[in-house]
Amino acid sequence: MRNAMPPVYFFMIDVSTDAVQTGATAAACSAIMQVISVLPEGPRTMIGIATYDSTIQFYNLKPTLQEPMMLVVADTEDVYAPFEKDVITTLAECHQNLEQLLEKIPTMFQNNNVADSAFSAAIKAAFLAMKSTGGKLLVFQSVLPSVGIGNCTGRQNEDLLSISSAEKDNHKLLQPKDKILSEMATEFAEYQVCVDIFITTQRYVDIASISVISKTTGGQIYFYHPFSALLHSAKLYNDLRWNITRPQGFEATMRVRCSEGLQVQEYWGNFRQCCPTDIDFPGIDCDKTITVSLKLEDRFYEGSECAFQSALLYTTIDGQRRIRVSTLSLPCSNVLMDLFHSADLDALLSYFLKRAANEIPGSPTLKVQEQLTNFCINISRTYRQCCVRVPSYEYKPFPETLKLLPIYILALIKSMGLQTARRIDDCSYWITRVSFISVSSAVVLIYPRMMAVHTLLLKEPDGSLTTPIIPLTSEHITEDGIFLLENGKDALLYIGDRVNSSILDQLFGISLTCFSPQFVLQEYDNPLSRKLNDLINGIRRLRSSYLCLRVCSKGDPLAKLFKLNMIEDDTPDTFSYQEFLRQINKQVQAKL
Ligand SMILES: *[C@@H]1O[C@H](CO)[C@@H](O)[C@H](O)[C@H]1NC(C)=O
Ligand SMILES: *[C@@H]1O[C@H](CO)[C@@H](O)[C@H](O)[C@H]1NC(C)=O
Ligand SMILES: *[C@@H]1O[C@H](CO)[C@@H](O)[C@H](O)[C@H]1NC(C)=O
Ligand SMILES: CC(=O)N[C@H]1CO[C@H](CO)[C@@H](O)[C@@H]1O
Repeated sequence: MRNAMPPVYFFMIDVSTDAVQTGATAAACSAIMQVISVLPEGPRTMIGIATYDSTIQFYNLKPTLQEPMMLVVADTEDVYAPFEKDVITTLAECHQNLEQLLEKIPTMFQNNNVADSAFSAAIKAAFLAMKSTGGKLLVFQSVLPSVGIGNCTGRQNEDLLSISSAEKDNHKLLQPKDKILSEMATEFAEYQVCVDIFITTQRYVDIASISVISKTTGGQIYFYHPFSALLHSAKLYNDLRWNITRPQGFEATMRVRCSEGLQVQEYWGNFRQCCPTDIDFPGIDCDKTITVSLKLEDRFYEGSECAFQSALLYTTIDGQRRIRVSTLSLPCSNVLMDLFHSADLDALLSYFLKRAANEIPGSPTLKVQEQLTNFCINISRTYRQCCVRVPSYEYKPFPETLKLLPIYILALIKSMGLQTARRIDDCSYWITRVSFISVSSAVVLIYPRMMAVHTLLLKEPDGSLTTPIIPLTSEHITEDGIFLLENGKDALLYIGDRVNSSILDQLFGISLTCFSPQFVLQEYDNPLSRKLNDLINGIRRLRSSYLCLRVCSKGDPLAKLFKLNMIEDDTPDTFSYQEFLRQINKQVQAKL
C-alpha cells in the first residue's frame, strides 16, 4: 500500500484574450492570493500553478530562483509535463514567489491576443505533473476549449435549446461531445486527482462535455455566467475559500450494503464506478451527497427489520486513514397505509430530481416531464385505492405526508433542467449541480424560498431574522413591497415601484431608477441596512454558499426571471398549480 496522500493543490488559470479582458484572470488570481493563507498548514502541503491559452505555461516557484521561471508546453496533441519536482513545490517554501507570480499574471497577459484555449491539454499536463501524488486540481476557465486534444469545437453554435424545435434529438447536445474527456477523467480518478472547474464566462463553453471531468473525479463545477468582475469576484473568492477550507478527504472509496432481499440498484453523484458494488472518489467533502436507489427482490415480513450500512474509507488532510461506517435499521410493514404515513416528501423529491437529471441528456424533455407527472398520478391512485379499503379515511388525493408532492413535481417540471427553452450550458450546469446536492438543497433549488423583506425590516428587533415563506405566486407580490427569492445558489430582490424612497435610500443608497445590473449590495450605517445584510449573510451561512444577490424592479429583464420563478402561476406553455392538480385528478379518476 502506498503512503497516505499529501494535500496537493494545483491551480490552472485561463489567460486567453477573453479571460483577461473580462477581468476573469484577475479575479482568479486575486481569489487564489486571498486563499493561500487558509490552505492547510504544515510541511506536507504542496502547490503548483500554471496558465494556459493555446499553449500551457508552467512556473517553477523554487525559492532558489530570484523570480518564478516560466516553462512552456507547446504541444497540445501529445501532451507532456515538465519535470514534476520543478512545478510542484511545498507551500512553505514557495509562498513568496507564488504571491509575486499571482500579482504579475494579469499584467503579464494584459495584451494577450491568443483567443484559443487548450483547456483539455492543459488539465492533462497538470495531471501528468500530479500523477505520482494525486491531489486537487482547480481550474479557472473562461472560453470554449477550442484547440488540442479534447477540444469541444464542431458542435452546433446555437446556444439555445428548445424542446419545441423541429430537431428531435437536440437533447444530445446535453451529452459529452465524444469519449476523449471521459477517458481522461477515468485516468485522473485512477491516480486520485480531483478536478474542480470554476467557469467564469460570458459565452457558451460546452459544460456538457467539460463536466464529465469533475463528475468522474469527485469534483464540482462552479458557474458564473454572464461573468462580471464586479458582480462575481466576491462570490468567486468565497466559493474558492469554502472549497478549500471545508472538511475534505482524499482517495476515498465507498460501498452500501443492505439486508438480504434488498439490493443496491444505482448510485448517483460525483464519483468513478469501476465495479457494481463500489464507488471511488479522488476527493470527497461535506457538500457531496450520494443517492442510492434500492431494489426490492424478496418479501419482508411484518415486524422484521431490514438494515442498511454504508462504509466510506478515506484519507484526511493530515494523512490519517479513516473508515466511517453508518448503519440504519428500519421496521418492515405489509400495510400500505403505514408506508404513506411515514413517507419522506423531501427525500422523494430529491430522488425524482436526480433521476430526472440522469435521464435528461438521454431522452426528449417532454418524455421526462410526462414520466414525472405519471409518478405523481400513480402515487395518488395507489393511495386512493388504499383509502377505499379503509373506510374511516377521508377521501383526499394525497396522504398528509405527500400533500406537497404535486407542487414539487410541477416545480421540477418548470425547473431549469426541464424548461421548454433554455441555454444549453445553463441546463448542463443544472444537471451536474443537482447530481450531488443534499436533500435540503434540492428542495430549495426546486421550490425557492420567497420572503417579504419589507415586513421583516419593519419588525421590532427581536433578534430573529425569520419570516414566513410566501407561496410562489404573483398574487402575493405587491408594488409597495420588497421581496427576496433565494434558491441556495442565487438571490433575487424584487423592489416594488411604490416603495418609499427614504427606505430605498437607507437600504441601497440610491433611488429605484439608478439600479444597474451590476449593482452590489453594501452595508450602510442604519438599522434597516444592517438587517438586510444580516438576512442575506444568514442565508449564505445556512447554505454554505455565497449567494450572488441581484436586484430588479418592474420592467427589468431580471424581473422576467423573477416572474418565471412564480411556479404556481400559469405561463403560455405551462400549467398553473390549480390546473396541474385538476389534470392529475382527472387522470387518477380515469384509472381508478
Ligand atoms: C480538435 O480535436 C480533433 C479530435 O477530436 C482534432 O482532429 C482536431 O485537429 C482538433 N482541432 C484543433 C483546432 O486542434
Ligand atoms: C404507472 O402505473 C402504470 C400502471 O400500473 C405503469 O404501467 C407505469 O409504468 C407507471 N408509471 C410510472 C412512471 O411509474
Ligand atoms: C416615507 O417615509 C418617511 C419616513 O418614514 C415619511 O416621513 C414619508 O412621509 C414617507 N413618504 C411617503 C411618500 O410615503
Ligand atoms: C460562504 C461560505 O461558504 N463561507 C464559508 C467559507 O469557509 C469558512 C471557513 O470554513 C466558513 O466559515 C464560511 O462560512
